Amino acid sequence: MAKDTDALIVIDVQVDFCPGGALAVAGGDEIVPGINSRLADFRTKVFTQDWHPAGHSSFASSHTGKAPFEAIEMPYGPQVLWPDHCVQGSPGAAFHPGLQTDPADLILRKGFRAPIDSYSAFFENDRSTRTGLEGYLRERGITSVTLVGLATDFCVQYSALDAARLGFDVTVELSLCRAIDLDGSLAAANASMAGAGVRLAE
Ligand code: VGL
Ligand code: ZN
Repeated sequence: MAKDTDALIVIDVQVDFCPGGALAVAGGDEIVPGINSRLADFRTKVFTQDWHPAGHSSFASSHTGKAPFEAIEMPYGPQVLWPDHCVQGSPGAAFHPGLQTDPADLILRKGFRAPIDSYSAFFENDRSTRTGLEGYLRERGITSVTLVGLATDFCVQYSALDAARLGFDVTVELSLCRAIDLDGSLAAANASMAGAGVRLAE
């Protein structure tokens, strides 16, 4: 059992991020049983759900002449463009059907504002608009977070870096994460998380 002050945060274990989904992460479905087994170890459990309106600005299809996985400059900085994914209410936005979500205390949706993407569970991609998760965790007395889910090098990494910046003690359980790995982004993510004091556990 983890300490009462440690919360488990399950990031974006959704149909579209699993094999067969719109933005499939290799092996994304393999982590589901292991995450289910970790749930009972934590008093506080938060699940996040990537939740975009149709036509979201992070979709390549919203930008003429752009293809998925190209980067563009947005008013808030560089943004990778993605295939359409996790559209609100679509089957791909649902949690993986094998994921036990009933034990969740909080399901936090993010990325629901069309002009701005949100990888992190704490801040949108302008790095300053807050999702409210920090306040929720602090009001519940949480000082440490353990992160698992998809994808290691995007939403998990951004959430871990923000949590560390906010002063939480942060562990990422890499064996319960899978990566997109665009041009070395996994190695870069692991290095930046380690550099920020995030504990990388297997
Ligand atoms: C994610 C790309 C776009 C993620 C979400 O969950 O890592 N990646 N939207
Ligand atoms: Zn997304």
